[in-house]
Amino acid sequence: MTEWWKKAVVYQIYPKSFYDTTGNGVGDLKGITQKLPYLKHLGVDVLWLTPIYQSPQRDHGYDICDYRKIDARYGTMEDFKELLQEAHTHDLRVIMDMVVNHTSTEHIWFRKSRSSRQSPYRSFYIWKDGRDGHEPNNWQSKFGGSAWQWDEQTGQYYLHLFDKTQADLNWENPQLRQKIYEIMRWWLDLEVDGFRLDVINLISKDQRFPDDDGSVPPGDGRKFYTDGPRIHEFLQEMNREVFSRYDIMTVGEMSSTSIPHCIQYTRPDRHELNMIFQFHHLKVDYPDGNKWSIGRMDFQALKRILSTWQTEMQKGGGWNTLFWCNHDQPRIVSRYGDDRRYRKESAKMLATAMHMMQGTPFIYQGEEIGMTNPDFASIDNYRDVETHNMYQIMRKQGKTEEDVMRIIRQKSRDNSRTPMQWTDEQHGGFTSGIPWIPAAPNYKEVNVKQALNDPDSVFAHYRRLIRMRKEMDIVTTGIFEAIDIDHPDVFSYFRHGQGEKLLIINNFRACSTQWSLPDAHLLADWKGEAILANYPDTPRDWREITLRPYESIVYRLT
Ligand code: TEU
Repeated sequence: MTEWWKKAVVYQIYPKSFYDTTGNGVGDLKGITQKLPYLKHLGVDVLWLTPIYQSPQRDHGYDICDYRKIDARYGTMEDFKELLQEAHTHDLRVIMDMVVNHTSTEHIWFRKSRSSRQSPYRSFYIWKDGRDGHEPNNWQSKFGGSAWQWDEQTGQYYLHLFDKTQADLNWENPQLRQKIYEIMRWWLDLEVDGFRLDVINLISKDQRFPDDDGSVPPGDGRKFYTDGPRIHEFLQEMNREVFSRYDIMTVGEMSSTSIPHCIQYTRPDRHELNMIFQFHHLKVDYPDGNKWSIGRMDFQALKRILSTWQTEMQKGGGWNTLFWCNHDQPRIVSRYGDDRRYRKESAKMLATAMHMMQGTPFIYQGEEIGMTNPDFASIDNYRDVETHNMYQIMRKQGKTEEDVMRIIRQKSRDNSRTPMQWTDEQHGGFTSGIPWIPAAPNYKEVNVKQALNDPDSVFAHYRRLIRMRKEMDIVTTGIFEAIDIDHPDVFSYFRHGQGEKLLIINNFRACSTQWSLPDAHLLADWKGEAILANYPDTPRDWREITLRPYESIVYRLT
């Protein structure tokens, strides 16, 4: 089988907020089908849909109650098949989001599991006795509070690393594992083209379930289930039972993982996954590792992380994904860029800096037009369960309403879940009804219609990046090398190919700065030509440049 996914560009769709064809305020599958020509025009190859299975939607579909049904909010199985077929006709592949660390507590397995201690489904989940009237251990839920929920009826606790309605499955149970593989094969037999596997490195728990002594921050128990004891064994089994039988792509979402593990997850001869998402580069603005406090972005740390993952994964024979945005992250232009004075420039710079590295790029809906955080004034405009939990927790800690809202405006996952901005009409043209979450107020200026009419738009820049990847193998295969990694403002690097190089220079600051190629790299006989930039009048001399705010240039050297 070819490694087609190495050359592909993936576009992530959050169906709920993509396009609503019924007027009920919720995006739907028909909406995606209608917009396929737009995605084709952008040039992407693969669509990843966040979960569309039947679900109570406590966590917007990451709480599945039936893996083989489409949630009625999004349409029907017929709609899904039509979407898949139309996508394939357009030469677009479709990958599904597989959430198998946990199910909704509404899932029939859990309902049976909860019904009695003798139920054959009891061991599909993780049940434990309390300890002196308390939780079995001190592990914390990622959404706040204990990771254990007391069940009155059978007098035990069940584990939930996320919301209390998302019960963790017991992967130690081989029967459960086979059930999951059946579900995966069922979808692949419908001809979907692969999976994004939700928090897949959390499925193997340390069976002693020890207390976390806090010696490794954040001390919430994660060291006992992150990249857990049997994770590689489980993934190899999954690969054998499922993935190896199809020509698909697989990307594992990895929480708090490490490079050595990710090399193992993705090195082809290990037969686990094709690529992984890791998030270290998206934590450099978490002071002391705490997402829920505000801090400056540590640019030196960002560069070190990006470069180390590039270099080490390359050396180890693994494969990276490249992304800034997804449905859990604030908008990157509001975060590491400047969404007021330099929205277009910084959105383009961030795009170039990411897409020119080695790996498979992922674009999250709206990123390609430079969508921003919505800056909602009130907690009532937020919908996310984590956001509401943290709101309560922070208020109880005594923080003022104003302070809490300032944090939520920057950190909430809803920052990326507002409706896709198609036009300058009401609600950004996303729905003719009332959207399930308000649109960001700037839809009048920032929208697809505007972007398509502007040859200088962020959208046009993303198209160029995608086209470069298609036209130049070096974008996929070139060896990454960081340049002058300590520069205070600039992230620059080479991609080395055969007889050619790319030189990528990105100013991450809202002011001008000087950059020059260090002597060690003096490439005396090489000639350079700028092939992508975000300002007109790109400097010709690539050895020494005064970069304008957020200026970003790609030179081809031969
Ligand atoms: O997210 C996993 C995850 O750990 C985070 O990105 C999480 O949202 C963050 O730590 C909270 O601060 C995945 C999904 O992408 C997310 O939407 C789900 O809520 C979560 O798993 C549970 O299925």
